[in-house]
Amino acid sequence: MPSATALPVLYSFRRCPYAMRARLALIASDTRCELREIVLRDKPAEMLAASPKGTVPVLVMADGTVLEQSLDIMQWALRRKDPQRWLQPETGTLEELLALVAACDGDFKPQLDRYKYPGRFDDAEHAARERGAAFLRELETRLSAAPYLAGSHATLADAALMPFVRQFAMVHMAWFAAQPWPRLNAWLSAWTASELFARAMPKYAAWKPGEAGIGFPR
Ligand SMILES: N[C@@H](CCC(=O)N[C@@H](CS)C(=O)NCC(=O)O)C(=O)O
Repeated sequence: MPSATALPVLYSFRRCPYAMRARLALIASDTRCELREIVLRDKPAEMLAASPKGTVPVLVMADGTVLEQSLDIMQWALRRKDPQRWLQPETGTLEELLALVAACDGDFKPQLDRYKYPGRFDDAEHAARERGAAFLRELETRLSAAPYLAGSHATLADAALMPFVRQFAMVHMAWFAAQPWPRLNAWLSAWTASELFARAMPKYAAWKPGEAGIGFPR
């Protein structure tokens, strides 16, 4: 059990898009934590004791409170401090942003998983790409009105969706770049080239029980 003055502990996995969005919000809110990089096939007992469902990210606070959903971690961090106004969309409401994130996680992510599955690019994968593309067209429409999904500055939805759009793009980069989605391509390029993203993506060795984790953000 962490001491009362200890930093919150974030169990994270560098390449996990859910963990990426949590790390982005921790950086944007300047929330210090102790990052423990995990290996998915060998999860630490400490993490499983705090969150038996065994997915990352997990945030364990000094008082023992556990947040085990990426979106909860984002909102908790941003409610503490939100200098970039990620919880204040210029267009629409926070509820609409949360609905967009729910559509990403509930509808888009399963298509992404089918599409990126290393296979023969068969009919199922082709259909998954088409269904995923329908969601991406919606994002393109939003981005034709403003540089970010809900106005002229980034919000929680931009940060929450970006790691998933990035994964989709990376399955077949030439195909993605050739789609009639210039604004989505520009939005993704700007995110991946950003200092914020660079700060969320350093490589850390896997945490070992008994060791101190990494002070994050650096
Ligand atoms: N709904 C969860 C999903 C998290 C999730 O599925 N994370 C994946 C990694 S990207 C995971 O930990 N999977 C467990 C495993 O692969 O063993 C959230 O938003 O945090």
